[in-house]
Amino acid sequence: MSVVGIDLGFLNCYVAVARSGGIETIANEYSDRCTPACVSLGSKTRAIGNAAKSQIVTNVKNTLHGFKKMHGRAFDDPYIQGERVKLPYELQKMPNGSVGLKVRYLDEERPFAIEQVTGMLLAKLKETSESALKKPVADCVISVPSFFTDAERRSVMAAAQVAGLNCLRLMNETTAVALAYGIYKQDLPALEEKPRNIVFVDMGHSAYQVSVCAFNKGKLKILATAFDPFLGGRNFDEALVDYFCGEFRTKYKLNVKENARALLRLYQESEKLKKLMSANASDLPLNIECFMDDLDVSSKMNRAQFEQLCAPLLAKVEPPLRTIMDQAKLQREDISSIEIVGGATRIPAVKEQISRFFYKDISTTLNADEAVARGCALQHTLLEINHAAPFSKVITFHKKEPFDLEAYYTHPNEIPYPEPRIGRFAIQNVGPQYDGDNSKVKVKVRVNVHGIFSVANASVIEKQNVEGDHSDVPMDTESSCKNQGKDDELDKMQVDQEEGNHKSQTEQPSQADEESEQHGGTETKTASGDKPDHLAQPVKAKAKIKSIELPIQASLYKQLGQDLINSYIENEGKMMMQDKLEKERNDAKNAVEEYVYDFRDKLCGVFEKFVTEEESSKLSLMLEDTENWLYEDGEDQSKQVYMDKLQELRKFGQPIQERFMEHEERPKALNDLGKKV
Ligand code: ATP
Ligand code: K
Ligand code: MG
Repeated sequence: MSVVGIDLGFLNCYVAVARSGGIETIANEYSDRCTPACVSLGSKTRAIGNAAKSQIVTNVKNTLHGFKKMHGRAFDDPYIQGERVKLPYELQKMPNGSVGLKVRYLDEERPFAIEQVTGMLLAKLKETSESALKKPVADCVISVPSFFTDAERRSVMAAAQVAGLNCLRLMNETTAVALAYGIYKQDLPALEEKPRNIVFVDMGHSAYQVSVCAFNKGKLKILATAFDPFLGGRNFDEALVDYFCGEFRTKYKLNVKENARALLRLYQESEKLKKLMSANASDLPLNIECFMDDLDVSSKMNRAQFEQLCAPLLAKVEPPLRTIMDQAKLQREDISSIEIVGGATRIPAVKEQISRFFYKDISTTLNADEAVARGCALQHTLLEINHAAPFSKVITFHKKEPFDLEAYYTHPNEIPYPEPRIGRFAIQNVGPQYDGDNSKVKVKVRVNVHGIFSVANASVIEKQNVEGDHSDVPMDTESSCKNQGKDDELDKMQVDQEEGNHKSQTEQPSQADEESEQHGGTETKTASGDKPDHLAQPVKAKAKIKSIELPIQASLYKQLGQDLINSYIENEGKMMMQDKLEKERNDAKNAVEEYVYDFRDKLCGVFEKFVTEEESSKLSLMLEDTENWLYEDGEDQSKQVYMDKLQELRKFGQPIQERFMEHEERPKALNDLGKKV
């Protein structure tokens, strides 16, 4: 089965697949490789992608877009509250505290969870892939920004489930871009040679991500990544919109921000203008007819003005570049090339900022729009990726009682998220040893391929009452700490958000505990793949100790229950069925309409010789009645009604059709026969 790579963009989504020796970006039913991240809800049906985008201005309150960064966030999250006031549709707080997107659908007001909305979009991309590949598609790799946290990642995974997709991996967008580059480079240095360092810059609609990677043949090492999650093309659009709103206030006395529809149109026109300014430095017009209060508005701008307007944004381009160079301890001369992707890197001033920082021209080796999807489609390739996830690590605790572990981000300031918690894990069934001593509890934590943290397992090493030897299980690279078990104390596990993945760092279970001791380093940055599972190794100490699995109760921050996800899956199925039935109903209606027009044409054309005048006028009348009916009583009928109507028309049309066919076919058949003879 094919694995598709999905770039789940804030504005634009792409799907790619590796097949017949190459990678192909898949086009949708509009022959468009880009599918807008847009979902529109209606009174009978949903529109997703291109069809939804065309409804942004006509179905303002029920057309959802700009929702990518609502994943895994609470309604009360400051980011959500900041977005809320700018969105044309409403948000509401869901019972579990997360964000609901409120719309009117099937004539009923209701909220959809973000997992459902992204689920609809992913289901559309799945369908697009299936019709292009002409077979079922389930396995996929989905891209997420490198800065997505655990909660955000889990939420995207849930959305994939809703869409009926089996997400093999959430891949960081930065990793995908690097993969897309590495796979085509034939001239990379051999493994033993000095690697080639490449900087990748991706500025999309909502975010800016950069990385520096070292390439050898068949090997890719991500040296450093950095980002500004609040810098992207949308900020440049916003700068233009704000400027024009100000101008229109004085020039036309219009308060554009009060009118959602006008504001959306201004956003669309500003984005178009922004793109035009990338290609043209001279004055360019902005004209919008019937903008507000029946007024036509117009203005103009040139590139120099635009750059001045966006100076504060342009100043944000450099810092992440500086960060990766510092982190990777590289000098400018160590960089072979700077590769840019993402729509907003087409802004000339953005390119200038980048190339000025490196004293170097930038390259556009990669397809700026499709690189992420193509990289995702490559996850099964031979290129070895060396980065922070997946990895696992074993930590040892000395306890007499059950205890809780809490996982959180060590540097919450480095994640664009106000919530540092990842989750709490209760390690159960822990008791003292037979001699009253602490039990040695080994906990294996892991960050999986999706970059999601979990406590994989926990076990207690039980001493057995055998005289003599009290030797412990050998420990090598594990970190271990002794804790004289204060019951209500929370043990902590810190996770660094670095390289867009977790770099785990264990802290002493109790910072306050003087008796804490530690064997081995806490440095657990594993390159790639799992560490050997220490717990699975046979215990060497002559059966004097034995390892017993402990139950773990996990409570993850912002985790959706499987029951809820299942109800979303069920709902998605119902909505799909509704869309399908609605499409069939419309097709049936269109078939009636088509028959009317087609037959009318033929009555005064090719059929003319085969109908009596009486028949003709009777039929014409019937066709006209039907046409009127379609605009009146017949406007909104069930599929069956349309099918019956068509049947009725055919009953009269058929004999004429047959007479005509016979006349047409007979000489032709004779002719064919003649040829054969
Ligand atoms: P994200 O990466 O934040 O999830 P995305 O992947 O959907 O977003 P892209 O498709 O990479 O975003 O880029 C879209 C942005 O690029 C939009 O703001 C768009 O206006 C901008 N853009 C596209 N072409 C040009 C151009 N020629 N000049 C200026 N900006 C452009
Ligand atoms: K994209
Ligand atoms: Mg993108």
